[in-house]
Amino acid sequence: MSTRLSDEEVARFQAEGYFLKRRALSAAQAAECRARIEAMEERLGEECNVRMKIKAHVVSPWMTDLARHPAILDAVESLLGPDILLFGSSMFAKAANSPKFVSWHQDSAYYGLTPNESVTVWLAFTPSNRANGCLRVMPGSHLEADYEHDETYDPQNLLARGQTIRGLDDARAVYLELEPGEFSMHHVRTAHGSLGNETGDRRIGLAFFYMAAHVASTLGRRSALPVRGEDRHGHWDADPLPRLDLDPETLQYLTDMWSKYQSKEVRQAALAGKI
Ligand SMILES: O=C(O)CCC(=O)C(=O)O
Repeated sequence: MSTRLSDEEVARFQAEGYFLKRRALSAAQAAECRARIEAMEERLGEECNVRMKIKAHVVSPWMTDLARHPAILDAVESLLGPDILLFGSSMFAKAANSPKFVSWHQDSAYYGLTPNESVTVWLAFTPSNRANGCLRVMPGSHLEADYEHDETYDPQNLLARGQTIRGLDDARAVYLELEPGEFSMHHVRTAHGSLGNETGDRRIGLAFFYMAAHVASTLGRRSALPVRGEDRHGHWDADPLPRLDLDPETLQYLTDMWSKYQSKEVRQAALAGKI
């Protein structure tokens, strides 16, 4: 079955800033992905959250393939058109009975993209629901003014800088509950976050950040992964591709990208046009 969105679904996304939901993987395939992630964690001796951020798709060939999954790209194409690049991807895992959370934030405040024609796909490898801290969004917030973010660097916050929008009304939040293998989508300007995990199992998902190929970087020259159609604009260098699981070369690249993304100084220099 096609995962493309109907005209009515596209109109709803444009009004609400999110879409729930489509299926990319069977439950068995999602369980297989979880097993692969846990095997990589075993080899690395750390949780996937620690390093698989911002360019998680360069960690292993199967993750690059997932970023190019036709069921995901058909849905994304309905929103961004036929020429699509992947700007980044991040693993979001929450341990069982963990208070770790994601504060309300807008990705557009940090991604440095112009125009803001970018959509996040959140793909579930485990059930993701209110009890285990699923993604939640503030409907219509993508149409509002840019929000101020406080950078709290709270260690319980899964975000790099603990970036937080204060004063949003939780009662307006919509919770994007998913079964393993399903995905939701939200606009790059939609305020979103998540609460802690109160269940006895992990909650694991992978967020893919797609953009239309004509979108440019406002933070200096960067790289992206072409995933569909043509790039006639050349705004982005090509991401390196992993040759094997946990390819040491691309892992190093990922580590460098992640520390640049976390660094306030680098972001400020880029905004000032110095890099
Ligand atoms: O997985 C979460 O809890 C938050 C995800 C998120 O912030 C994102 O997908 O951009």
